[in-house]
Amino acid sequence: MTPKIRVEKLQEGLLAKRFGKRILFCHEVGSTNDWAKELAKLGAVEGTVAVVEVQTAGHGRLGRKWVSPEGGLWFSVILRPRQHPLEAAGLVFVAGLAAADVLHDVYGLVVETKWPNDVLASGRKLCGILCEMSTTGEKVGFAVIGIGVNVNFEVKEVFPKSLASTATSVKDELGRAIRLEELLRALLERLESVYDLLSERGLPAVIEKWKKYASFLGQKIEVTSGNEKSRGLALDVDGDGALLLKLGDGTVKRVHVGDVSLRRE
Ligand code: BT5
Repeated sequence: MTPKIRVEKLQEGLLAKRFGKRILFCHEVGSTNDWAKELAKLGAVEGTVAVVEVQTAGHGRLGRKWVSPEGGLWFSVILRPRQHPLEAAGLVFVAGLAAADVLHDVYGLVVETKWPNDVLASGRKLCGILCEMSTTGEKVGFAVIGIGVNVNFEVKEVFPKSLASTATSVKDELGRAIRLEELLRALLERLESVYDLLSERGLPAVIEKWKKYASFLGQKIEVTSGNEKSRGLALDVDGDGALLLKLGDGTVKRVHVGDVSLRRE
């Protein structure tokens, strides 16, 4: 069977200078993030990409399962950021902005970013991002940005019912399939330019652009962080990437980790 992603084809005309110069591809692995971390430990250079057609153990944050059937784009990029680990933690916004820009600018999709790591279309999750880092003291040894996009399948046909009601795909949104190679090429180019923006202008500049897609801002939301739930008005995302939540008593809480859901009253 011809693979859906042909690496040479993808690299033809790739405008990125570092991202995607080395691409490792195979049909199936457990998780491209786990694969990329192994490669990074072996010394893989910045911009190396691991991409597959199927993940058998794709994961999200806190060990949550990421469903990754054939037809999706599942890949990870190895980075060696020079920033302090606290600023490098903002890579999730680099990935979210790059994905939202490509899905909007290249494919015409109306997308939203949801704090901290989702890209939605029609209010459903289209793309998930998982950034992981290995640090020694004040230095980042390497970071891995993992991106999963539901592309050429209809979610109701391949996902369990519970997930099909909260997820969407490019095919569901556009009514047609697209080329995975083209999507990956555009994502690598955009990722590299947003990553350069992070290096040159810092995280606040990235977050400012990310916020133009953040339609949850100004809305009533519920944030779950571990066992704690807080409700309030989503005021802003600050230059460090923290969510500012205005609580019922008027105080403003800075949230660093959590999941956001919109409140239906
Ligand atoms: C994420 O986690 O959204 C991060 C997903 C990152 C996936 C990429 S694929 C390439 C790389 N390799 C990996 O192993 N991971 C990365 P989180 O915010 O924790 O959301 C996880 C939740 O999303 C799950 O609990 C489900 O509710 C939902 N979910 C699972 N699979 C999904 C899918 N394909 N589409 C939409 N939602 C999904």
